[in-house]
Amino acid sequence: MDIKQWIKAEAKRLGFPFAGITSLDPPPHLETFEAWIASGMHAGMGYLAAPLSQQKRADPRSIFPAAKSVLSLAMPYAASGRVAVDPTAGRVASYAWGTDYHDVIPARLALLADRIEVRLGCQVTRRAYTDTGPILERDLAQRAGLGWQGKNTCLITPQSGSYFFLAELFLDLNLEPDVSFRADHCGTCRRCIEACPTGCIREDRTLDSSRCISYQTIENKGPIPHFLRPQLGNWIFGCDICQQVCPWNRFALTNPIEDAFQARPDVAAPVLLDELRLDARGFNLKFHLSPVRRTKRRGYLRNVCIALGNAGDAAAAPALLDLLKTEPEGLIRGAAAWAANRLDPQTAIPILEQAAGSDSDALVREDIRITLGG
Ligand code: B12
Ligand code: SF4
Ligand code: SF4
Repeated sequence: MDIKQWIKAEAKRLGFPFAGITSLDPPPHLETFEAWIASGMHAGMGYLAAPLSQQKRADPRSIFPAAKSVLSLAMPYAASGRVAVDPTAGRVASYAWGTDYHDVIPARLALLADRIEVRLGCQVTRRAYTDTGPILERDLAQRAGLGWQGKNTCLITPQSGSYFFLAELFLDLNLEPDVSFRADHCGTCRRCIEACPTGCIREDRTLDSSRCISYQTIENKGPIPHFLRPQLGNWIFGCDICQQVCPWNRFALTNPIEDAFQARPDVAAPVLLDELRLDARGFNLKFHLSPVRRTKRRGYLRNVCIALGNAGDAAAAPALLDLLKTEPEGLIRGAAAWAANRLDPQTAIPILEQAAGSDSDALVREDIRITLGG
């Protein structure tokens, strides 16, 4: 077995069933990325537009000059079920159902590089990434032969769909690059574009982050724009709709999954009203190993309030109105006011009118005024 085959077999044993080698040449669709940034499609993710980070994305050699090859790898996570969840429960994107991949994948990458060293009997200089560096990971994976970029913008493998994390090992080893994945298996299908509730998928295989539910529920640290709130449905962290409808993901339902990524029921589909009771300690205890910790309690409860507003059960209104008096985080109070008004306007309006004048936070007062105006 040659070294490339051996590395791929070893990667598979370590939980990466898909692996390919690519060069350090500039990514093939760099121009798409640059145009995307120039048109502001990255919304508030300023780190993507920083000049140094753009330079590094344009030239993978510059991020690790010793490297001679990139090993691109994919590790599957649980496929998001197609069955509708009870609307009074929240929905969390399936990549976040288990342990945070940032706490799982780097150790595997280190182990793989160590095993390559042992096999070759010499030191191998390496650098490992998984959503942790200025790299166009999907573009490099496509050039390494793993799959194609679907219209939903996800990298899709023909064998098992798109529910996987990407990771890379930059190695100072001269390895023959694999053939890039040239076919486009989307064909005439447009299911993802039609199913996206916010219409944010663009025709050039990029998306408008500012309208994407994944961006709004995870990356946006401020109030969610009012016009988007109804479209969030019961998604409280991320969104899987454009992957759920993808026909290639029927293969993903039987993927073997790392134990660490198996669904925790209390995380994957929590009872929304129970989540409202999470204080800082409760939030940290529940999510300390979960990707959900990224939003912090304030972002998570903002999302929970909006989902409650969308769930349509007026019985939740008193608990939401209570938050106007008891909740120290303004971001949560603003979302709770919106949700209570949607569920039971008759009770909510007089309370909101008062809060619009008296809340201690100007941003909350403004948010409530928009709620009342709408
Ligand atoms: C910013 C970001 C986001 C943003 C923007 C997403 C986007 N589509 O641009 C937001 C917050 C919305 C997001 C959401 C999600 N993300 Co994200 N995200 C990233 C991040 C950090 C950068 C992506 C980026 O540069 N976007 C800018 C666009 C222009 O680049 P791109 O998406 O890579 O697209 C390339 C292609 O479009 C290609 N291209 C364009 N036209 C064509 C045409 C052809 C023929 C070909 C072949 C290629 C091609 O050129 C582009 C530039 O190279 C990457 C990690 C990384 N460093 O790459 C993870 C990453 C893309 N995200 C990931 C995941 C899992 C998600 C979510 C599924 C999470 C969730 N369930 O909520 C969603 C999916 C939403 C979606 N449909 O993309 C995975 C994707 C794995 C996969 N199978 O593709 C990544 C790779 C992280 C990882 N290491 O696993 N994400
Ligand atoms: S993650 Fe959701 S909101 Fe974002 S593009 Fe996909 S379907 Fe649309
Ligand atoms: S749903 Fe259809 S168009 Fe969208 S990524 Fe999947 S195959 Fe391509």
